[in-house]
Amino acid sequence: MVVVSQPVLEAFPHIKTCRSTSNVFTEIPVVDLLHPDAKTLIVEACKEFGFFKVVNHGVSMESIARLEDEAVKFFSLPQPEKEKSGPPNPFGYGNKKIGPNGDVGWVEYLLFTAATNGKVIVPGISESLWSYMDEYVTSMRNMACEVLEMIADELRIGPRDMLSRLLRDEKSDCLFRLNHYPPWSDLQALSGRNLIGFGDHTDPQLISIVRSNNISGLQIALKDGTWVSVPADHSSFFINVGDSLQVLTNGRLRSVRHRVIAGSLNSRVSMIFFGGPPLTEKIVPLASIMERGEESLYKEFTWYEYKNSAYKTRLSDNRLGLYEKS
Ligand code: GA4
Repeated sequence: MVVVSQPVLEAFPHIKTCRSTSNVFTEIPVVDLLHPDAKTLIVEACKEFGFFKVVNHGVSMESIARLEDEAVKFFSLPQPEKEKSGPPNPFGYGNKKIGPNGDVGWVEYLLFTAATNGKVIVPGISESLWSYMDEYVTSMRNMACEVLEMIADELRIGPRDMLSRLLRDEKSDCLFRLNHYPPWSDLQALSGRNLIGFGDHTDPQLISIVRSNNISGLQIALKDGTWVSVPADHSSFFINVGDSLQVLTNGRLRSVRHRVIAGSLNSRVSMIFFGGPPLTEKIVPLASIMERGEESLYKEFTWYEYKNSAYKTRLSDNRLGLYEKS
């Protein structure tokens, strides 16, 4: 599947490249959500990698395909049509520019709020895209909550919904993103280097769920900083731990640094649900997780404060660094 319109790179000469990595992430933890040991595997994966793959998730391939088709239709529109849905401040269509502080990548995208209490209308989005997105986001919120409940159970942090309530709350601050990484076959001048689609970063929220078509590109950083490529799997989901869940668990679960490399031949289309808490929520280690005498590794902040400060940073900045106790 190839999306026809191709943005022009010359206008963005500052898009970064990186050396090709041949490291394929072969030990990727795969969690069958229906397996009795799922919660143990999830917590192990979140401690070691902050990342895992989910199978047996119960989300129908039809609902995913419907949404992907609509997304492809949108990204295939002529550039001036797509621009009518932008710029993303913070919601809407964006092309190459990521966030407000000068980051760029070989990507175009649509960013939406996934709040339960009303949506922010983005012009130029078809009725079918809205409705498939609503349906999909509902499944993602449910999956994120199920995973957070398994984590709460396994870590014995009090009521099962201790974490999931943050995403169920009608004021939760969840987001949804559709990314399109166009092919760049005419840019072979890069000679053995890869074009960065979405630069390395951690997600500020609690948890993110990524699904892409069968085109690879996602890479994660292991604990020692080595980058590994995650083999694509269009029928599974990939789950990332975000900064807020790292803080709520006082560093037990690890927020994973990740990036996307744009492929040269094929379009990559991904859809990501970001589970964020209400703005007023204090992001501090849960009292029930702390052992006797254990101190918080972080200074106190609300999600509002963290989000505000995140939007002042560059993509690859260590955002949590500001809040780490020295
Ligand atoms: C990373 C995770 C999500 O994609 C996102 C991104 C946001 C944006 O694209 O506007 C940010 C980035 C993300 C973190 C730092 C700031 C904000 C771009 C950027 C440079 C939607 C989010 O919530 O934070």
